[in-house]
Amino acid sequence: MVSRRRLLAAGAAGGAAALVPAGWAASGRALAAVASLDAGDIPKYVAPLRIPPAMPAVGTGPERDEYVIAVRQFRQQILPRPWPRTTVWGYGSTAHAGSFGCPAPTIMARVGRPVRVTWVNQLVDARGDHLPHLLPVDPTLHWANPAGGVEHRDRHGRPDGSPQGYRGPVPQVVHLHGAHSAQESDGHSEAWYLPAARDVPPDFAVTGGAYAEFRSRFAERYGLRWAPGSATFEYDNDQRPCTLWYHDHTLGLTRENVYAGPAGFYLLGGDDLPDGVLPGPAPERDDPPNTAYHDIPLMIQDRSFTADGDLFYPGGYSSHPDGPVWVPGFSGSTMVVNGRTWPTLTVQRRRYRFRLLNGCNSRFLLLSVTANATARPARPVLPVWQIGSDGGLLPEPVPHERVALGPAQRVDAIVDFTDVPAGTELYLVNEGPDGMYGGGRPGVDFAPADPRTTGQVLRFVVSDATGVDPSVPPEQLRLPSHPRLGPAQRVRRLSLNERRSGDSTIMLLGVLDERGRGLPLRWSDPPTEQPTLGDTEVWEVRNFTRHVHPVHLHQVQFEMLGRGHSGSVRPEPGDRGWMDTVLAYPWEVTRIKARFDRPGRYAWHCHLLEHEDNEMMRPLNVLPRGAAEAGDGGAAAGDGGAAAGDGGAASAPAGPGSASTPTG
Ligand SMILES: [Cu+2]
Repeated sequence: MVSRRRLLAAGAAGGAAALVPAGWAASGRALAAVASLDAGDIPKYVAPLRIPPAMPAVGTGPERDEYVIAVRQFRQQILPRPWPRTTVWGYGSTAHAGSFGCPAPTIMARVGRPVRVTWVNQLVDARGDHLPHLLPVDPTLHWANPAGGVEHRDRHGRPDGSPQGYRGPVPQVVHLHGAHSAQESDGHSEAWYLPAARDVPPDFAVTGGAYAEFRSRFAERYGLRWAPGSATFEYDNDQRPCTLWYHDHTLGLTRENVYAGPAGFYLLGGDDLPDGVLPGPAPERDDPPNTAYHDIPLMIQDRSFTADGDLFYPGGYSSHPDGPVWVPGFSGSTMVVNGRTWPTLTVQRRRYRFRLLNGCNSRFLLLSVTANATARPARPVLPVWQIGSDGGLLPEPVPHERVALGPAQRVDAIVDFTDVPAGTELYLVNEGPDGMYGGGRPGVDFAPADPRTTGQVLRFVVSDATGVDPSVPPEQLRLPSHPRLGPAQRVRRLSLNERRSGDSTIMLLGVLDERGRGLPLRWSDPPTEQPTLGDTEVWEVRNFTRHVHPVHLHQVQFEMLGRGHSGSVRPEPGDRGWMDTVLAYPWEVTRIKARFDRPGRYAWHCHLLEHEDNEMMRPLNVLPRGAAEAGDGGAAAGDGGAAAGDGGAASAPAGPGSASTPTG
């Protein structure tokens, strides 16, 4: 019998709407014909870059800033006119109907001042009935599965025979990526909730398995009980100033929920440098119209479209009676920055700060600034000065010819246009691959993205400066120093693995067996990563796959200690700051160090959203001191002196008992 997974959609008709390269497709049956938009037909650099405004607050009391933010369905001009507007989902303030957008308005926060957000799932129509997903949903993955009822939620579902897959009310839960959040405010994958719609079938689960527990915890801590169809989270902002972002995190549905649009920046500001040293300002609440911004977030995403201008995602629109099938990776055919394809930004002859975010599902970006949009190899004409990574400023500015950015990673950068003649046109180009990334150099180890389409991102048009630029040139910039983490109490040896699952190949996190081989584990296997509250740990992640995986830990910003065959190669200068998402290269050991100082249930996962949605995620439970750690791997520092200091060589092999021995 032919498994339905063998009938995996290989890509769109015509090949232009979606690229699922051979390395990704488990097998290659063509999809039923879908009239798809050829990305080469879309004119570039027509519309100006959108700069997301600051999110309107509903309250700014002495204690905290308060927001009520919903996810809604609306239409946005993503393609240039005369293409129609695209139906998308996005966040906005419920008190300001005009604030909804993709990306959403930016939440502007300050270190030390908490932010409370009530996140409302408003994926309902004007009558209050639920809206189905914009994209085909494979109901057979291990996912939220609301149709399974309370008994079978957060499990594998059944195909329901619809060519569009699951058509019921859509679960949502928001994760503030990179935040040092308490567990109840973290946006756990099983803390999802359906909209409070009129027509939710009575046998459906309306919340995920973790929702009630976190609702109680929040009520206990703050005396506020979540209303149906919503969750209220509090962000303490007790971390370094940095560039965070918020997006959906629903179990087994994140790839399609995020692809449909809901995402936004969260800029955590602070006093790490005096005002004016770095280029600014960024948008603030109640700015007068036509305020000039020199601190600009850039959310870079790849998207494909149907001929009607709707979002296209493969795996659906299939004639197969069982409905849509999960795809192991996805590359869109266009590049979208801040919600518009190939926009243009007029810059003055001065310095700009760009908060670069790779918001793609599974595309890796290799970015540079060039004078020629299509020449490859790209010839960079201006350095991109990296001043920060995911978790804050670097020890010192790092000039890059090319910036590598994996999904969910941020690079805080300065580009100096001061000496560029007015009238010059420059381009932000991308030489990452149109498909799975295994590391290496573009044009040598892999073909760079199509220079006519996905190899281009954004155009800069340089104009004369209208005022003085008080910011410090990046080559003279001194960044504040920050203490490093202390010695580790434990070394944990972990693995990234490739396994056959039916007729697909899926990627799994895991531990190591007693012979040092990868022992893959699924989301539902007993937890193995259970640090003790307050402990600092070194994680050695061995990648036994052919692909680069962006590994993301919730709760913490971590330090990178090393990579390479034994994990002893010193990190590149751009990786010497704090990170929440690290690239693990094939066959290498990626060593990181983190301190876990909040108790509770979290997760770590691959941030290729297709992988994350199909089991490449594991619990990360921080246990109170003295709690039992059944099945917990790792060695105490005393066992063979495995704890590694900063930047040291790979830790010595730990003594007996260092290999994890998970139960189950
Ligand atoms: Cu992965």
